[in-house]
Amino acid sequence: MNQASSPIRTTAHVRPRVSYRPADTARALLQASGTLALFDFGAAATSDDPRWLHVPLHAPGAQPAPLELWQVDAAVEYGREGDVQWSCGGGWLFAALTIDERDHGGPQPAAEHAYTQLCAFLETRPQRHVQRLWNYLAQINEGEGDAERYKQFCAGRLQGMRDFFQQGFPAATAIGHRSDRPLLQVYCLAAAEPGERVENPRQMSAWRYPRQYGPTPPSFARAMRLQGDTSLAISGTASITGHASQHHGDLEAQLTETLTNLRTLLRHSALPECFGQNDPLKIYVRHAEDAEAVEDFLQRHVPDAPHLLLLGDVCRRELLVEIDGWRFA
Ligand code: 3EB
Repeated sequence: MNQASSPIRTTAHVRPRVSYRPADTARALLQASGTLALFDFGAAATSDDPRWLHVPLHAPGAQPAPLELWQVDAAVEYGREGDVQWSCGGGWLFAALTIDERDHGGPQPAAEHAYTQLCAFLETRPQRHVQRLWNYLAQINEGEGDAERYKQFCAGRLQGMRDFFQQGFPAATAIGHRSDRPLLQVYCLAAAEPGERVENPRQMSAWRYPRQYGPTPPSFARAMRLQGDTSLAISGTASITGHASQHHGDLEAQLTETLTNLRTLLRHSALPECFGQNDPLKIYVRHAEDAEAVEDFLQRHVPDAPHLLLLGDVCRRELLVEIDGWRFA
């Protein structure tokens, strides 16, 4: 038997690779084999290739943000279906929707529509097991109390999910962008087999948050162990312990608490508590003027991890920063 085709690591179980690439390499990356998805953050030029997603978040400085690349060890097919742009290869699936809220009457019906469409699309695919989701919503903190736009989004998201996530919610991120256009963007990585949800013992599971955070608690798991692997997809993680935000107004303390939460997730998943050169992190920072202090913190605490800083609003107003990412085994 050919040793290269080991029966354990079948093609379908080779995890995708995630990396950050120079902003000017998009064309070449789309032409390379195995490109499952390519993300730009606030770039001017875009393509209508279904694997390319133009994300309405920007780098905090003048420099353009790098691209994010998802690669698989297989040929990739792609297309569009209704509002969904998708690609798949090697047992993995990328699917995304970018919806203008004005076509649906606000964040709640837009989220319900996005999730209804996404779940209906996934139902038709063998790769229907969502491992990881991202949600980008305009002006996430606008509106008071239960009328805050994030809370409306949470309600619509859960309505749109119906019973698709009966087994449990996947890992996710929800961040606010500042584009004038009220775009709701939802995208996911899914696979042919389910992943394994991981919660953080320092944090209450988000779907159990008490009423004070809104009528519909957020629908996500803290992390997901990818199918066929011990790699971990880590949800948006912030300075929260139990259900309470910690260190109001103190950036350095919020970063420290966030990193403790990230390390706890690794420990809880029996992974070494470090982020290395294959473990890309994305940092969403509320105030552009905090970017330098965030960079400095990352240099001191996770110097080897590739990182991408984006200006974005965390769904709780008192939180200045949120980090999501990957810990690849
Ligand atoms: C938190 O821990 C911070 O609504 O999908 C993090 C990750 C947060 C995902 C979501 C929200 C979401 O509650 C906020």
